[in-house]
Parts: sequence; C-alpha cells; structure tokens
Amino acid sequence: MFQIDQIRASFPLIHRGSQQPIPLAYLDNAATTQKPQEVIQRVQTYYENENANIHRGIYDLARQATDDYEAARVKVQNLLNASKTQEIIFTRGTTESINLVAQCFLAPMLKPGDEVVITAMEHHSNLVPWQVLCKKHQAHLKIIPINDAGEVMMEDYRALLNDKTRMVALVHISNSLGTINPIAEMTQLAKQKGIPVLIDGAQSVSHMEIDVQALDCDFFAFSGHKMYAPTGIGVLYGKTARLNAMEPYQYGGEMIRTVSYEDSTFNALPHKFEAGTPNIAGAIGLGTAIDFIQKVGLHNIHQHMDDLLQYATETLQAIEGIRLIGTAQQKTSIVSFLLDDVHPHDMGTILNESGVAIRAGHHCTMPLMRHFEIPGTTRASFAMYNTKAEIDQLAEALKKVQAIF
Ligand code: 7TS
Repeated sequence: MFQIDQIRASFPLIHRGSQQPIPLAYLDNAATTQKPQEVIQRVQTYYENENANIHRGIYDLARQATDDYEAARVKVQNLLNASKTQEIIFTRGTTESINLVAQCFLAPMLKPGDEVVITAMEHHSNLVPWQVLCKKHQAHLKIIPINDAGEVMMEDYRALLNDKTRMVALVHISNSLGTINPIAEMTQLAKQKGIPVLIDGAQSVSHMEIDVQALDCDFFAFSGHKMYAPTGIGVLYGKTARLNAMEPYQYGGEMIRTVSYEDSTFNALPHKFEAGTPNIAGAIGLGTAIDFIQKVGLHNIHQHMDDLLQYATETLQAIEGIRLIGTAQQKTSIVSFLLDDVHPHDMGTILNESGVAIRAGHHCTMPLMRHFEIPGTTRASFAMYNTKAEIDQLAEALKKVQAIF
C-alpha cells in the first residue's frame, strides 16, 4: 500500500517544511531528492558505531565496515538485476561514471573518423565527455534528432548507426523534458551492430525497475543523491568482459594487487576501479535508500509519478499563457514550461516566495534549450513524497506571477 502521509513523515525535511507558515513544496527532485530518516540514521550509525577503513583491517570494526560496504554493492546488484556483484563499481555519481567509461573504455580505441552517437536531450554530463574525446581523436559526435514533443526520431537513429559507430550513449529519462526514451529498443538496435551502449539512468533508477541483463546494455550509470541516498555516491554498472578489458581509472591504494618500484599489478573487479578510500558511509546509505525504495515499491512509485504528472499537466495547461516544453507520449515525473514571456529566473524568485522550490534555467541541457529556441524553462520534478496539493500550490503561485508581470 502506498501511504503518502506515512511517506511524507519519513522525510524530516519534507515533514518540517509542511509545517512552515508558508508550507514548502519541494519540486526540484530531478536536481536532488530529500533523504528519509532511515538513510540519515544509517549514515549517523555508521559514523557513531562502525567507522573504520575497509578491505584492509583485521579487527572486528574494519571487518564490519567492509561487510556493510560490500552488502550495499549486493543491494545495487539486485536493484539493477546485474548478474555479478563485481559488475557494480561505486563512483561519485553519474558524471564520474560516464567520465570513467569515456576515458577508460572509449579513449584507448577511438580513431579519427570514428563516431559516437547520443540524443539531442543529453544532460551535459553525457555530452561533454564524449564531445571532448571526439575532438581530441578527430572523431565525430552524432546527435539523434528529436521531434517537437521531445521524442527521439527512431528512423534517424537507425540511419546514424554504422560501422564507424564506436559508442551509443543514451539518457533513459530526460531531466529537462521527462521523456522516457525507448532504451530497450534503442539498445537492441545498437547491439545488433555490435556497438557498445551506455545508459544514463540518473533520472530513471528511482522511478522504474531496471534490468540491465534484459536491456543488454554494456554500461549503466546513476547517482545516489537523486534516489534518496547521500550525495557523493553513485554507480557504474559494466559488463564483466567490458570492465576487464579496460584500463584502471585512477591509480593508488585499493586498486593494486602487487607493487614494486618497477612495476604494479592491478586488483580484480570491482576494486580495480575503486582507487583510494571510497565513500563508505555514502555506499552504506545508498544501500539503505534502496531498501527504502523497495519497501515502498518501484511499481507504486511509478504509478504515483504518473498520477502527479497527469495532474500537473492538466492543472498547468488550464493556466492561460503556459507553454509546456516536452510533451512526449512516454513521459514521467517532470514538467518543464514557460509562462507568457516571463524569464524563468524571475519566475523562480517569485515562486520561492510562495514556498515553491523549483528549478529555472537550462537544466544542464543547453543544446536542447537551443533546439527549442528558448533560454530555459521552469521545471517541476516529482518524487515519491509529492502531492497534488503541492501542484495546486505551484499553480496558485504561477497565477501570482502572472498578476505581477
Ligand atoms: N544525467 C542526467 C539525466 C541528470 O539529470 C543529471 C543531473 C546528471 C546526469 C548528472 O548527475 P550528477 O549526480 O553526476 O550531477 N541532473 C540535474 C538536474 O536536472 N538538475 O540538477 C542536476
């Protein structure tokens, strides 16, 4: 059972915010979500009772910390349905996961004339790493075009895949438009030609079930902080064969097997990619966030997102002067819009005074904004604790904005 009151009570910041004279409507969840008490408590417990460095101690405390850290890895493995625990690499987040693949997987093989394919709606972190690499190697970054609704044009995508394509990198859910891309079909099309695929799951992993084996993607990246976990922790999933064939990302402790002054050998997966002391508390907190999500149920969360999206779309469309940006058939949890010719930043300021926390700007998708010929949008993005009342609060605030301008 999805009990919204109980869920809201589980998030201290949401609970306190709702008791303010002007209640807080936190609608910036695509940027980062709030954290449930269980996650906050788990991190605190770790520091109070369990803190030790991992993978090296022989005393109980260090063993416990290692076990907890590795147990979190198993939780991630289960969340993604990865076949092996060693395929889960802890990183700082989506951005680092993508950079790791760009530098350790693609860079060593990229040759002049090669091509990398991405969509027109990528977050800068799934665009700039490939762009820089392509420039360095005289390769070409190819962009899958989108239609006016913000959906990828599948025929153009098919036509872009050829024997020069070395990598396809796709956002699962657009952080600016809410579009759910048909990544299963898109991955399959690339795999039929033997092209490796990375999926940016930053916006999807907290809203829908992911099965990396069914998808058959080579890499899948996400951030903990957008799924109720602490900042500074994220994941790169990679197929064993891909990860084994790659050079290490960083060099130092943890990732070595033997070191002499002349030479070093490197550790097995996943440690080969986790140089230095990792974010132990973050990983453990991520494990607790996964437990929390699974207790609520991803299916229930997805359903709630769809309900909120539908309500928000109807409510906003009823306001004269609203233009929605991103009207894909397959869409979830995010509404981006413009109101008359009010600049999104001015709007954000006035909404703030009404207790509405919302993002305004280009959302780290500047080329996408250029595609729509707009400077940016105002964006409401939902999480499991959001309500229709908060969408009403947004709508009322927008009417105030209209009255002022
Ligand atoms: N990919 C997508 C689709 C994202 O939405 C984001 C962050 C990232 C990658 C980068 O994630 P990070 O955790 O490494 O920073 N998106 C947003 C946003 O929409 N507003 O703030 C951050």
